Amino acid sequence: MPTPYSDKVFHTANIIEFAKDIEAATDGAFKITVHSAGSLYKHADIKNAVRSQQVPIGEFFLSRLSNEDAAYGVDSQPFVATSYADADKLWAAQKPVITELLAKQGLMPLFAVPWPPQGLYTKAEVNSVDDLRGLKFRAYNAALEKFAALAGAAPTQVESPDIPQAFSTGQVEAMITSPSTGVSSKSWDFVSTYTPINAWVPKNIVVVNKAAFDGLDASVQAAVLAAAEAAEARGWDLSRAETDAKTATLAENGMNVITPSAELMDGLKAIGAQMQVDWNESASDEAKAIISDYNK
Ligand code: PCA
Repeated sequence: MPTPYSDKVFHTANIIEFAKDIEAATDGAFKITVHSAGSLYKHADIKNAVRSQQVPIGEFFLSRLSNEDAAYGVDSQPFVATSYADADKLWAAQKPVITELLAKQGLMPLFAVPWPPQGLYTKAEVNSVDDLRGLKFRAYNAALEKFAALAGAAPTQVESPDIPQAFSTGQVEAMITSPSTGVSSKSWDFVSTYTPINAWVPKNIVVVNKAAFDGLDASVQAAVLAAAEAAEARGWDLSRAETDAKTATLAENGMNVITPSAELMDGLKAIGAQMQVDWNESASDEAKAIISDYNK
């Protein structure tokens, strides 16, 4: 099972528990070997590795698939869902739509777990969108790349295991990510300010190849589904607990954690509103229905 993030990340810990649960439920008959941090397949290749049955199961960042269909990207649209309660509602609306899309590729979602709300990491205090102008900005998907570009920054895609090196070589000088990734990348080594703008709550998803799943004994299938349900619930709890705990770790390591100014938030929300207009133009009716269901 290839996964993109390191063993220090709660998503990976949760997946290791998931694998253990299945092994226990099958009396050791069914084992999943987790290959974390992009060590077996690079993040960008994990979905296709599962699709082509090079591996039966894998994890990836769901909104990376937004180039295939806008429905995959809703959780990374700025200021659509910014709390866990909203993220939960959004997932309920998104899940049936992406389940159908994935099924067309022979894939079946098992569970999805959010990262804590995404905040801003910079070397200096940021009080307005103008303060972001010209900054070399780390991005992890198309939506963040667009958000940074609309703010006047210069985005570059960098995988999370490569964050420390990207900062130390000067490739990037600011980023938006969770407090979890801020801690696992030891962000205090290269930036000094964390501004919790809580801009969106993106998810990782675990998918299985449907043909591989269908080939399992019914008892193993049941063990996998039960472990997946438990992993989704446990993952959301872990994520909620991480938000405050990892923000505190940032502060303990000397990061200046500052409340975003109204001017900054107004400016960022205006960019988010523009992005939502553009998203609507590229979205299918099914994708648009996610947002209308969510707003009900
Ligand atoms: N961490 C991952 C994705 C979102 C997050 O909080 C990253 O920075 O790549």
